[in-house]
Amino acid sequence: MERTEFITVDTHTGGEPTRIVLDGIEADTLAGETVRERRDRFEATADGVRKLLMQEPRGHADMFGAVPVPTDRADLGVFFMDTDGYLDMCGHGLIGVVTALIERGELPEAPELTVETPAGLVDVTVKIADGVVRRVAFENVDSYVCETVTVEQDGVPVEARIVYSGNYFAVVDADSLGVVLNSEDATQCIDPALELRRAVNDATPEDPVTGTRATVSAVELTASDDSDRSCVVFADGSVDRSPCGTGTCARLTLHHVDGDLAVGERVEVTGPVGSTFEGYITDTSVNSGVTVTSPVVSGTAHITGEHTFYQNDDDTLGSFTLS
Ligand code: PYC
Repeated sequence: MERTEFITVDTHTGGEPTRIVLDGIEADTLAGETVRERRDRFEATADGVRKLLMQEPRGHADMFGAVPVPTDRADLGVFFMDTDGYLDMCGHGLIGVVTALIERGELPEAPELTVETPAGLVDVTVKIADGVVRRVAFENVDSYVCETVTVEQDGVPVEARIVYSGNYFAVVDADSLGVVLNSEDATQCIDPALELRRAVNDATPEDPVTGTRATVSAVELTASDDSDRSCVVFADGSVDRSPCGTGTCARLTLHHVDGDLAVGERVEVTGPVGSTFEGYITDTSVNSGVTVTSPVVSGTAHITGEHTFYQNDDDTLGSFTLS
């Protein structure tokens, strides 16, 4: 029997897991100049490793992962994956990776770091006390509103605002999907959100800055009261337990563009399990006639454990999702 081992350290950020792969991935499957190229190579040559570590029986339907990779453009390179594929940027994952690597001594205890992600460079500020990372803030890549798409759901028109914040989000009022966000049951968000994402992507929204198609990967349901509650559904129906880092950035950008949030004004956003992120817009500019923001989001992560996962060649079950 042949065995391959994968070493991970796992964190949660406001309840949302990040499984960080420290060892076991073959170096040539991560080859590339940029983190995006390394991620694309991994996807093309070693996507089975993602499935093995994210899906059942080693993972679960809401598992999330990150792969730190070498870079000479920043202090750290990292890409992100889930049960269904890859995201270009992830706020909760970034907070988890920075926390775990500093607490394990694999990143310097520096108050400021830069991280290269497939979406671009992200500036990170870290608060550390007694070797424990207390809070991580990241200034995301540029964020902007792409367009508003109206789709029909159950015979009713639903307005979705498409926002880029490292990933493309469809931001929608939960009421318009018949979902009450302060309920105990976040799973009620999944089916309406996935249906909305399908409909929005069928409408082929455009990114006004890049001039390319804006393919929505996540749906952010927001409360119509003033509570700043949100619930983000992504991948094949995963619910982010945290308030979602890039989702919070999308929300801040919308608030700013709508005239409801001044530069520097701080907002606390609450996710489905009651955990919070804080965020603000630090700067704005104009690109292609569009207001572009620089959102900053902060939160706290904790290490939950370390794993040595086995892939035994006599284990024929493989990895799977139950759908
Ligand atoms: O925190 O940005 C985030 C995120 C995206 C998907 C899940 N979490």
